[in-house]
Amino acid sequence: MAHEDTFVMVKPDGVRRRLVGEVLSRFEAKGLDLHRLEMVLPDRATATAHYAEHEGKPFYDGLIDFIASGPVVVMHWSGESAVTVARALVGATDPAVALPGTIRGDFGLEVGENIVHGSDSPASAARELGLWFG
Ligand code: DAT
Ligand code: MG
Repeated sequence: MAHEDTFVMVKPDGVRRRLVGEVLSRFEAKGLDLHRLEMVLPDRATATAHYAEHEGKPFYDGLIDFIASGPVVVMHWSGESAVTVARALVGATDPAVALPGTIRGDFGLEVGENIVHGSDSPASAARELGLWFG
């Protein structure tokens, strides 16, 4: 167990659906510490860098279009095992199978619009925090 930093983003669908407060409350209630929060309209360069690991996959172009389709809310959280804890709060990638009690499980149904992103490792968190917060 270790103190970690992680990157979380409310995606354009989550902002459009007014779920920013809901996402924030869940992370705060869990006990993680919020360090930075900003609403930004992602440019395509940032969106493609963020999802570089998925380049070439069938859903990649649609994913970039989606992330650049409207404002997102980017956040820096920290705490004990923050990367794992954030992923647990977010839930499985496909909201149709994400467990109830998770954000995706409670509010989503389609993998292409799954409301929120959470870094998948401390290394990804460091890369994504640098990318979005400079
Ligand atoms: P996660 O966001 O849970 O880390 P991921 O890194 O595997 O999931 O994929 C990144 C995003 O790409 C995911 O949040 C939604 C989209 N995505 C993944 N698999 C997909 C698929 N089969 N069809 C459409 N979109 C997909
Ligand atoms: Mg991922």
